[in-house]
Amino acid sequence: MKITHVTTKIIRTPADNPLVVGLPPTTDTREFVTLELGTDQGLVGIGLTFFGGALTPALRSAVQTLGELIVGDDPTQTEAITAKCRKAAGSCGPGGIFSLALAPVDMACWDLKGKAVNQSVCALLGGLRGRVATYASGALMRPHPIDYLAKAGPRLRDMGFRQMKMQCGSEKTIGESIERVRVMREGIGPDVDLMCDINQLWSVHHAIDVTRRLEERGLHLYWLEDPTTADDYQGLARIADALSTPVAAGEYVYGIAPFRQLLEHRSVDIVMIDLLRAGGITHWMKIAGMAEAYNLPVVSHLIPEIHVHLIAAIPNGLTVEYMPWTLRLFEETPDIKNGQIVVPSKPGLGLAFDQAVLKKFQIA
Ligand code: SMN
Ligand code: MG
Repeated sequence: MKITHVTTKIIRTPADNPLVVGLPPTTDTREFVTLELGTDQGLVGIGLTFFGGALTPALRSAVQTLGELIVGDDPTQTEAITAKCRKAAGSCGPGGIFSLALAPVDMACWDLKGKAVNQSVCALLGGLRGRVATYASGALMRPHPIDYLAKAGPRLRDMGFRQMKMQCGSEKTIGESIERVRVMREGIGPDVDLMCDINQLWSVHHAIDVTRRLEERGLHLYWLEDPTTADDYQGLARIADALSTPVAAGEYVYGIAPFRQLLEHRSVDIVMIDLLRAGGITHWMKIAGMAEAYNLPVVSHLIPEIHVHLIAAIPNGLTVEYMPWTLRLFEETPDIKNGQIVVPSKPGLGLAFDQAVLKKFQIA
């Protein structure tokens, strides 16, 4: 099989989240770069990327360039393709736009690899489980007022979610932070796992102080996420050591090497891997293997439709973040049954872009 053509698009959608109900509709937008890799066998592999911000046109151009570079190559040779892209990008990588552009190329190659042998990507990677835990995300955000959280938490639980993530970090006092968590816990009851994402907003001391007080009050968190600066490996380690609450981090770092630091410094109890910043499935799996060697669980970041294959394939896969930003881009997306996300059984990623949606929201 040989790659014969490359199509990239920039898609701009409303920055909504179907799990957010009862708040005024947002006027913000999100941009995605989509990739379709065609082959001489008539198969099409798909990938996507984002995080480009104002540089999204440059990101799209980088994806198109890497795609064109591998025209004529066999997409099943994912290591060879990764090596070729990396070499061609010179010193532009690892990291930044290079990793974000490599990711969809690698995803599309894995999609083709699966389609070529009629197997799902999860099956190709080991096929450990048919469904895995998932948690509602993006619905309990920092700007959402506390009385909204009180209603939204039980609603998510009633929708069938057994795990959900809230954000804290912009409260003016420690008391306000504790109150947000208390109200959430009171609303959802004791049996729902509650995670809290700080998105790097706290100092090491503040993170320890607030979370210890939560622990003292019995307000247990399933994990505390990115409590401080993502590459302060030693600072994270101090937080992880001081708390019984597990610390999760990893979404902000690029490529493989920083995970070595996070693991060797014992900075995290739960390893969060972002498929885009990792640089695709090939790299994501290597990071997951490193985490396994350190006896640590792995969780995903965004793009649940694709991460479901990965978390389900690895023995240390804990839960899939159900952040529904990208759902509308696809004709069909993985089901959620009894609070678990079901691995698609169709070949490859089991996904097809909804061409009518792409047409409606395409800006370039
Ligand atoms: C997050 C990060 C980046 C974009 C959206 C959401 C957040 C998460 O940190 O973990 O979902
Ligand atoms: Mg996060």
